[in-house]
Amino acid sequence: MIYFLMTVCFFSTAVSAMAFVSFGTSSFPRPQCTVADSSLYQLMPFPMGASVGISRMKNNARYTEVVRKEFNSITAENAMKFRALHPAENTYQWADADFLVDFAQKNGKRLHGHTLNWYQYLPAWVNNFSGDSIAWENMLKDHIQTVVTHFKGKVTSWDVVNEYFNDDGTIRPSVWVKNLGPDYIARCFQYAHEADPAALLFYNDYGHEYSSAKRTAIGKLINSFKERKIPIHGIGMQFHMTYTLTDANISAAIDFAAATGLKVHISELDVRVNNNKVQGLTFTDAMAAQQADRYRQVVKTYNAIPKSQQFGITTWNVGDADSWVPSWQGAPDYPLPFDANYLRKPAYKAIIEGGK
Ligand code: 9MR
Repeated sequence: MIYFLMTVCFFSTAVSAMAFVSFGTSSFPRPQCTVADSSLYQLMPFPMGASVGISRMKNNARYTEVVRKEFNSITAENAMKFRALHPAENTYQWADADFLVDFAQKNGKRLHGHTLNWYQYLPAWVNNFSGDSIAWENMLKDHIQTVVTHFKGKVTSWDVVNEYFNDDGTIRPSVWVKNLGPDYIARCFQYAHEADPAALLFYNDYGHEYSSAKRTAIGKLINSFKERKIPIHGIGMQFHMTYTLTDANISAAIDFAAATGLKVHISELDVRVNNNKVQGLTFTDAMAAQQADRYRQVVKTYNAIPKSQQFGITTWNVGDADSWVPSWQGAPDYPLPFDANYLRKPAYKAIIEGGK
């Protein structure tokens, strides 16, 4: 009964004084959910995470409370990226990431590290670095091992390399590939493993749900790592998807990842609804329902893979107003399970249903 009360949503314009709040901002009759003292992660059969921004964690009590209450895994949205941690050649700045470590430890949350190596979010000194290949190698190794050592025993797992491939399965040009050759990716994993042998190491990317060429390339990379005994423990699939993505696309990605035998992290989930980039788009009940259905399908499909491979599902931030999507697509969107006021959307209930 308690479970029912915690998760029930219904359509009504009436708002019960005690147990129910409305959500959304339009004048349509809105689905309404209880705000009983439930917790998403406690209702799910695998870890549920969110990426978080440090300034919101510091300055927005409601945001922090939702993170504390609903999720048992957190990822820094930006605070552990190269430019954030290592802004000048001889300067590391740990304060923001350490703030998150402290929050995770005090609240019993798993902390997933994102990301040791990426072609983006690099400081100018790296992009302008003029050393030879040995100097580049030392710089790569120093960054990875200094960061992993700093967070040893505090960060459970790392996205070691992020977005190495293009959608067509070719290797994406980057300063790393240019200066170190394509196999630098294997050395990233070896360096991370040397620094913290207990950390779980992931290869993270997007597009598994729409590009079979990318899946094939990632599969080959993982096989080559296995053959060469390069340490890799997990595959991160970002899953920045639209609410029109088909069941078949969702299954193709998740089944592929499960077939690697590695742990599978749906690492940056969000479900956008503004396919046509309409300015001033209103989030309708129909969109909310379709979005919820897609969240349910992702969770349900993921829930069917072997338990030992379920590292968890992480949404990319918490509420709609926190999402990266609107600025990226240049148009509003509502991609997350919480609305701009951190009230639960139908997607929230759908996640729980998918996990049953
Ligand atoms: O959400 C992140 C945004 O705030 C940053 O400006 C951007 C650049 O660092 O990165 C965004 O997060 C990305 C993640 O690190 C990797 N996968 C794609 C995410 C969305 O762009």
